[in-house]
Amino acid sequence: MTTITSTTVGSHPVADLYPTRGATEVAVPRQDPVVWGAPDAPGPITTGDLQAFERDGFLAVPQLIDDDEVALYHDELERLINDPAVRADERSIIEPQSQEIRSVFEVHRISEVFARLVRDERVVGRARQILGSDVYVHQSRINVKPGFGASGFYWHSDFETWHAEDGLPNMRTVSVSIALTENFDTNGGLMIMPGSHRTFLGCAGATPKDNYKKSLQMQDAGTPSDEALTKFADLHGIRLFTGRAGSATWFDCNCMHGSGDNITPYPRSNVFIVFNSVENAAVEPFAAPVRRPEFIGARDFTPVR
Ligand code: 6CS
Ligand code: FE
Repeated sequence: MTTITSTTVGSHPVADLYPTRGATEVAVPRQDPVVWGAPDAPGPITTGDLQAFERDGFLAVPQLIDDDEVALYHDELERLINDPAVRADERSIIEPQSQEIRSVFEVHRISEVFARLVRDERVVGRARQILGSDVYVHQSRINVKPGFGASGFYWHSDFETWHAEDGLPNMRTVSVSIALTENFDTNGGLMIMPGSHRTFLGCAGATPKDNYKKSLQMQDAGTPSDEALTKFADLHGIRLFTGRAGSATWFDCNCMHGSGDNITPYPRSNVFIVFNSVENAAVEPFAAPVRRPEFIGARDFTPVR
Protein backbone atom coordinates (compact mmCIF):
# COMPACT_ATOMS: atom_id res chain seq x y z
CA MET A 1 0.00 0.00 0.00
CA THR A 2 1.66 3.28 -1.02
CA THR A 3 1.04 6.12 1.39
CA ILE A 4 0.61 9.43 -0.38
CA THR A 5 2.59 11.96 1.58
CA SER A 6 2.35 15.63 0.88
CA THR A 7 3.87 18.90 1.85
CA THR A 8 2.06 22.17 2.28
CA VAL A 9 1.99 25.64 0.81
CA GLY A 10 0.31 27.70 3.49
CA SER A 11 -2.45 25.31 4.46
CA HIS A 12 -2.73 23.74 0.97
CA PRO A 13 -1.27 20.22 0.73
CA VAL A 14 0.78 19.60 -2.44
CA ALA A 15 0.48 15.93 -3.44
CA ASP A 16 3.72 13.97 -3.53
CA LEU A 17 3.68 12.41 -7.00
CA TYR A 18 7.19 11.01 -6.61
CA PRO A 19 7.68 9.19 -3.31
CA THR A 20 11.34 8.59 -2.44
CA ARG A 21 13.72 7.90 0.46
CA GLY A 22 11.32 5.49 2.12
CA ALA A 23 12.11 1.93 3.23
CA THR A 24 12.43 0.49 -0.27
CA GLU A 25 13.40 1.62 -3.76
CA VAL A 26 10.39 2.08 -6.06
CA ALA A 27 10.17 3.06 -9.73
CA VAL A 28 7.11 4.96 -10.99
CA PRO A 29 6.37 6.35 -14.46
CA ARG A 30 6.93 10.06 -15.00
CA GLN A 31 3.61 11.93 -14.62
CA ASP A 32 4.79 15.23 -16.07
CA PRO A 33 5.44 16.43 -19.61
CA VAL A 34 9.08 16.75 -20.66
CA VAL A 35 8.63 19.77 -22.91
CA TRP A 36 6.00 22.03 -21.33
CA GLY A 37 6.03 24.66 -24.05
CA ALA A 38 4.29 24.32 -27.43
CA PRO A 39 6.48 22.40 -29.95
CA ASP A 40 6.47 25.42 -32.27
CA ALA A 41 7.01 27.96 -29.49
CA PRO A 42 9.29 30.83 -30.57
CA GLY A 43 12.87 30.63 -29.36
CA PRO A 44 16.38 29.38 -30.14
CA ILE A 45 15.45 25.65 -30.14
CA THR A 46 14.06 24.26 -33.39
CA THR A 47 10.90 22.12 -33.32
CA GLY A 48 12.96 19.08 -34.30
CA ASP A 49 15.39 19.65 -31.45
CA LEU A 50 12.53 20.11 -28.97
CA GLN A 51 11.16 16.75 -30.11
CA ALA A 52 14.60 15.18 -29.63
CA PHE A 53 14.78 16.67 -26.12
CA GLU A 54 11.34 15.19 -25.35
CA ARG A 55 12.50 11.75 -26.55
CA ASP A 56 16.02 11.61 -25.11
CA GLY A 57 15.83 13.96 -22.12
CA PHE A 58 18.81 15.96 -23.37
CA LEU A 59 19.98 18.22 -26.19
CA ALA A 60 23.62 18.84 -27.09
CA VAL A 61 24.48 22.29 -28.48
CA PRO A 62 27.89 22.18 -30.23
CA GLN A 63 28.59 25.86 -29.62
CA LEU A 64 26.36 27.84 -27.25
CA ILE A 65 28.92 30.58 -26.55
CA ASP A 66 31.86 31.70 -28.68
CA ASP A 67 35.58 31.50 -27.90
CA ASP A 68 35.81 35.08 -26.57
CA GLU A 69 32.93 34.41 -24.18
CA VAL A 70 34.53 31.14 -23.07
CA ALA A 71 37.66 33.11 -22.17
CA LEU A 72 35.57 35.66 -20.25
CA TYR A 73 33.71 33.01 -18.23
CA HIS A 74 36.78 30.84 -17.70
CA ASP A 75 38.70 33.87 -16.39
CA GLU A 76 35.80 34.57 -14.03
CA LEU A 77 35.87 30.95 -12.83
CA GLU A 78 39.61 31.26 -12.18
CA ARG A 79 39.10 34.57 -10.36
CA LEU A 80 36.45 33.03 -8.11
CA ILE A 81 38.37 29.89 -7.20
CA ASN A 82 41.51 31.93 -6.44
CA ASP A 83 39.67 34.36 -4.17
CA PRO A 84 40.32 33.36 -0.54
CA ALA A 85 36.96 34.85 0.50
CA VAL A 86 35.17 32.56 -1.98
CA ARG A 87 37.19 29.55 -0.84
CA ALA A 88 36.24 30.25 2.78
CA ASP A 89 32.56 30.74 1.87
CA GLU A 90 30.09 27.91 2.53
CA ARG A 91 29.17 28.09 -1.20
CA SER A 92 32.52 26.47 -1.99
CA ILE A 93 32.75 22.68 -1.87
CA ILE A 94 36.27 21.35 -1.40
CA GLU A 95 37.64 18.11 -2.94
CA PRO A 96 38.20 15.73 0.01
CA GLN A 97 41.56 14.41 -1.28
CA SER A 98 43.30 17.31 -2.93
CA GLN A 99 41.59 20.05 -0.87
CA GLU A 100 41.11 21.92 -4.16
CA ILE A 101 37.80 23.64 -4.85
CA ARG A 102 35.34 21.17 -6.44
CA SER A 103 32.36 23.49 -6.91
CA VAL A 104 31.19 26.99 -6.10
CA PHE A 105 27.44 27.40 -5.78
CA GLU A 106 25.19 30.38 -6.46
CA VAL A 107 27.60 31.94 -8.97
CA HIS A 108 24.63 33.67 -10.62
CA ARG A 109 24.34 35.83 -7.51
CA ILE A 110 27.95 36.28 -6.40
CA SER A 111 29.25 37.06 -9.89
CA GLU A 112 27.83 39.72 -12.21
CA VAL A 113 29.64 37.98 -15.08
CA PHE A 114 27.72 34.73 -14.52
CA ALA A 115 24.52 36.69 -13.80
CA ARG A 116 24.82 38.04 -17.35
CA LEU A 117 25.18 34.50 -18.74
CA VAL A 118 21.94 33.47 -17.03
CA ARG A 119 20.04 36.36 -18.62
CA ASP A 120 21.51 35.70 -22.10
CA GLU A 121 18.63 34.90 -24.49
CA ARG A 122 20.59 31.90 -25.87
CA VAL A 123 20.44 30.48 -22.33
CA VAL A 124 17.26 31.66 -20.60
CA GLY A 125 15.37 31.64 -23.94
CA ARG A 126 15.97 27.90 -24.31
CA ALA A 127 14.90 27.27 -20.71
CA ARG A 128 11.62 29.19 -21.23
CA GLN A 129 10.92 27.22 -24.42
CA ILE A 130 11.40 23.86 -22.69
CA LEU A 131 9.55 24.80 -19.49
CA GLY A 132 6.80 26.78 -21.23
CA SER A 133 6.81 29.63 -18.72
CA ASP A 134 8.88 32.26 -17.02
CA VAL A 135 11.78 30.69 -15.13
CA TYR A 136 13.93 31.38 -12.08
CA VAL A 137 17.32 29.93 -11.13
CA HIS A 138 16.91 27.09 -8.64
CA GLN A 139 20.67 26.49 -8.45
CA SER A 140 23.87 27.44 -10.23
CA ARG A 141 27.40 26.22 -9.75
CA ILE A 142 30.79 26.06 -11.38
CA ASN A 143 32.33 22.60 -11.30
CA VAL A 144 36.07 22.86 -11.53
CA LYS A 145 36.95 19.16 -11.78
CA PRO A 146 40.71 19.81 -11.89
CA GLY A 147 42.96 17.12 -13.30
CA PHE A 148 45.06 14.52 -11.49
CA GLY A 149 42.28 12.81 -9.64
CA ALA A 150 39.24 15.04 -9.19
CA SER A 151 36.34 12.81 -8.21
CA GLY A 152 33.21 12.48 -10.30
CA PHE A 153 29.54 12.34 -9.39
CA TYR A 154 27.96 8.91 -8.97
CA TRP A 155 24.74 8.04 -10.87
CA HIS A 156 21.71 10.00 -9.71
CA SER A 157 18.61 11.92 -10.80
CA ASP A 158 18.85 15.58 -9.86
CA PHE A 159 15.07 15.79 -9.53
CA GLU A 160 15.11 13.04 -6.89
CA THR A 161 17.22 15.35 -4.72
CA TRP A 162 15.44 18.56 -5.67
CA HIS A 163 12.07 16.94 -4.89
CA ALA A 164 13.13 15.23 -1.68
CA GLU A 165 15.32 17.97 -0.22
CA ASP A 166 14.34 21.22 -1.94
CA GLY A 167 10.60 20.61 -2.33
CA LEU A 168 10.18 20.92 -6.11
CA PRO A 169 6.74 19.34 -6.73
CA ASN A 170 6.88 18.53 -10.45
CA MET A 171 9.43 17.73 -13.13
CA ARG A 172 9.42 21.21 -14.67
CA THR A 173 13.11 21.96 -14.26
CA VAL A 174 15.97 21.91 -16.77
CA SER A 175 19.76 22.08 -16.39
CA VAL A 176 22.38 23.35 -18.77
CA SER A 177 26.03 22.43 -18.44
CA ILE A 178 28.27 24.79 -20.44
CA ALA A 179 31.82 23.55 -21.01
CA LEU A 180 34.49 26.10 -20.09
CA THR A 181 37.31 23.70 -20.89
CA GLU A 182 37.43 20.96 -23.52
CA ASN A 183 35.37 17.91 -22.51
CA PHE A 184 37.40 15.00 -23.87
CA ASP A 185 36.24 11.40 -23.72
CA THR A 186 38.88 10.92 -21.02
CA ASN A 187 38.57 13.73 -18.48
CA GLY A 188 35.38 12.87 -16.61
CA GLY A 189 32.62 14.12 -18.91
CA LEU A 190 28.89 14.04 -18.25
CA MET A 191 27.18 10.68 -18.92
CA ILE A 192 23.41 10.42 -19.34
CA MET A 193 21.19 7.37 -19.89
CA PRO A 194 19.01 8.41 -22.87
CA GLY A 195 15.30 8.09 -22.08
CA SER A 196 15.85 7.48 -18.36
CA HIS A 197 13.99 10.73 -17.61
CA ARG A 198 10.67 8.92 -18.22
CA THR A 199 10.93 6.82 -15.07
CA PHE A 200 11.21 8.21 -11.55
CA LEU A 201 13.33 6.01 -9.32
CA GLY A 202 12.39 6.57 -5.69
CA CYS A 203 15.47 5.68 -3.65
CA ALA A 204 15.62 3.74 -0.38
CA GLY A 205 16.94 5.34 2.76
CA ALA A 206 15.93 8.39 4.71
CA THR A 207 17.71 11.73 4.29
CA PRO A 208 20.11 12.42 7.14
CA LYS A 209 20.00 15.89 8.71
CA ASP A 210 22.43 18.35 7.04
CA ASN A 211 22.81 15.81 4.25
CA TYR A 212 24.07 18.45 1.82
CA LYS A 213 27.33 18.85 3.73
CA LYS A 214 28.31 15.36 2.55
CA SER A 215 26.16 14.82 -0.52
CA LEU A 216 27.78 17.62 -2.49
CA GLN A 217 31.13 15.86 -2.10
CA MET A 218 29.86 12.29 -2.36
CA GLN A 219 26.12 11.62 -2.63
CA ASP A 220 24.68 8.86 -0.40
CA ALA A 221 20.95 9.36 0.19
CA GLY A 222 19.21 9.30 -3.16
CA THR A 223 21.64 6.84 -4.72
CA PRO A 224 20.08 4.13 -6.92
CA SER A 225 20.80 0.45 -6.28
CA ASP A 226 23.13 -1.57 -8.53
CA GLU A 227 20.11 -3.60 -9.68
CA ALA A 228 18.15 -0.52 -10.72
CA LEU A 229 21.18 1.03 -12.46
CA THR A 230 21.81 -2.23 -14.33
CA LYS A 231 18.19 -2.33 -15.52
CA PHE A 232 18.33 1.34 -16.58
CA ALA A 233 21.66 0.94 -18.39
CA ASP A 234 20.54 -2.26 -20.15
CA LEU A 235 17.32 -0.53 -21.26
CA HIS A 236 18.62 2.94 -22.14
CA GLY A 237 22.34 2.68 -22.74
CA ILE A 238 24.82 5.35 -21.67
CA ARG A 239 25.82 8.41 -23.68
CA LEU A 240 29.06 10.28 -22.90
CA PHE A 241 29.04 13.98 -23.77
CA THR A 242 32.21 15.43 -25.21
CA GLY A 243 32.66 18.83 -26.77
CA ARG A 244 34.90 21.82 -27.13
CA ALA A 245 34.82 24.69 -24.65
CA GLY A 246 31.66 26.66 -25.41
CA SER A 247 29.58 23.58 -26.12
CA ALA A 248 26.61 22.85 -23.87
CA THR A 249 24.34 20.03 -22.80
CA TRP A 250 20.74 20.74 -21.81
CA PHE A 251 19.21 17.92 -19.78
CA ASP A 252 15.91 17.23 -18.07
CA CYS A 253 15.92 17.26 -14.26
CA ASN A 254 15.08 13.54 -14.08
CA CYS A 255 17.76 12.09 -16.34
CA MET A 256 19.86 9.39 -14.72
CA HIS A 257 23.35 10.85 -15.06
CA GLY A 258 26.80 10.94 -13.54
CA SER A 259 30.42 11.59 -14.38
CA GLY A 260 33.67 9.75 -13.78
CA ASP A 261 36.85 10.83 -12.01
CA ASN A 262 39.31 12.96 -13.90
CA ILE A 263 42.82 11.51 -13.67
CA THR A 264 44.10 13.29 -16.80
CA PRO A 265 46.06 16.55 -16.58
CA TYR A 266 43.17 18.37 -18.29
CA PRO A 267 40.53 20.04 -16.07
CA ARG A 268 36.89 19.50 -17.00
CA SER A 269 35.40 22.79 -15.85
CA ASN A 270 31.83 23.79 -16.57
CA VAL A 271 29.18 26.20 -15.43
CA PHE A 272 25.93 24.52 -14.50
CA ILE A 273 22.64 26.45 -14.33
CA VAL A 274 19.32 24.97 -13.18
CA PHE A 275 16.18 26.73 -14.37
CA ASN A 276 12.88 25.96 -12.66
CA SER A 277 9.45 27.07 -13.87
CA VAL A 278 7.85 29.81 -11.78
CA GLU A 279 4.81 27.49 -11.84
CA ASN A 280 6.83 24.85 -10.01
CA ALA A 281 8.19 26.91 -7.15
CA ALA A 282 9.73 25.04 -4.23
CA VAL A 283 7.47 24.10 -1.32
CA GLU A 284 8.57 22.17 1.76
CA PRO A 285 10.91 19.17 1.24
CA PHE A 286 9.02 16.00 0.35
CA ALA A 287 11.52 13.67 2.02
CA ALA A 288 13.95 15.52 4.25
CA PRO A 289 13.79 16.84 7.81
CA VAL A 290 14.77 20.41 6.86
CA ARG A 291 15.27 22.63 3.82
CA ARG A 292 18.72 22.96 2.31
CA PRO A 293 20.36 26.39 2.38
CA GLU A 294 19.17 28.90 -0.20
CA PHE A 295 22.52 28.93 -2.02
CA ILE A 296 21.73 25.33 -3.05
CA GLY A 297 17.94 25.46 -3.38
CA ALA A 298 16.74 28.99 -4.13
CA ARG A 299 13.77 30.47 -2.37
CA ASP A 300 13.75 33.67 -4.42
CA PHE A 301 11.34 32.83 -7.27
CA THR A 302 11.80 36.12 -9.13
CA PRO A 303 11.67 35.33 -12.86
CA VAL A 304 14.89 35.84 -14.85
CA ARG A 305 14.46 38.99 -16.93
O1 6CS B 1 22.37 18.04 -4.84
C1 6CS B 1 22.39 18.82 -5.78
O2 6CS B 1 21.55 19.73 -5.93
C2 6CS B 1 23.52 18.71 -6.79
N1 6CS B 1 24.09 17.40 -6.83
C3 6CS B 1 24.41 16.80 -7.97
C4 6CS B 1 25.32 15.65 -7.92
N2 6CS B 1 23.89 17.16 -9.15
C5 6CS B 1 22.82 18.14 -9.07
C6 6CS B 1 23.09 19.21 -8.11
O3 6CS B 1 24.05 20.10 -8.57
FE1 FE C 1 23.53 16.05 -11.01
